[in-house]
Amino acid sequence: MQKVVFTGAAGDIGTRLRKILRGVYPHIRASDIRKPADLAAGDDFVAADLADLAQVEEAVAGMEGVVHLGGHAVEGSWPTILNANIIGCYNLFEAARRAGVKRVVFASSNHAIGFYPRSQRIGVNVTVRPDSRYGVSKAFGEALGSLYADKHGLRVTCLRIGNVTDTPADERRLSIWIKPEDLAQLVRIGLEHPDIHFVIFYGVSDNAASFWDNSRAAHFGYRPHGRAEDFRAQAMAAQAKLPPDPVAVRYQGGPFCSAEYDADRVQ
Ligand code: 15L
Repeated sequence: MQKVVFTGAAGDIGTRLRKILRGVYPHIRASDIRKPADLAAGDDFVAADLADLAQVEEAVAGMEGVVHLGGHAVEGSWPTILNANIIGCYNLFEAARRAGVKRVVFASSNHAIGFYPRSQRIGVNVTVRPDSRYGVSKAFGEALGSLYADKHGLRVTCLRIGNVTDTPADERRLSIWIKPEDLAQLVRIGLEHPDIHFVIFYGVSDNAASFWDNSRAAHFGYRPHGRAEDFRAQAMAAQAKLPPDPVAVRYQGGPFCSAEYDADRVQ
């Protein structure tokens, strides 16, 4: 794997991953609507709006691998999600197919399965249970990845990312936190492992309170180093400052579940 393009390259995760993986892949291209602030002179950058297929084709031209981080990264209005995450994701896979890209690593999200209760430990073989329009768009992206793997031979890895930060921010994040270097390890598995056809992994570190069985990732060699428990005291101190949210605390997706929640209609 020599040539890799990152969509959403100017975002927080895109910026972190490009920094960690600099030097691992000889040719890294950044793509986003806006130019990342950290680009050096001579770095490859292709501006692209994901909703525009022709622009996305330019972004992936000549690349062997795509790390698709682009799109809208939280809940949004339907037109926003439709353009950035549904049409945008379709354009990405279609452009990749047309360009002969070999592998796509798709940044899915824990919000594709956010309505599973925190008390239930789940693997990757459960029915999706999105907690938002955003979560639905991530489930759509996973389904699209499966189609492009089975029908067009792309090797696709979907990462149901928890929360990527230096340290876990609150109690829920003690379960879903992923250290940036661990996420980079998963991306490398997706770009390089010889046995990938279509696979879903949880983007989570070695957290004692994890909601997820990530043995599939372990099978492919994932050995996370981050441990959220090391930061329990500070996460719980931050949690104590948050307002009570009885719906959010029941579900893995937290506040994405309680937002717009029809308590009077849900049994
Ligand atoms: C996500 O999918 C978001 O992109 C991120 O901003 C966080 O909200 C994260 O989920 C989370 O669940 O904490």
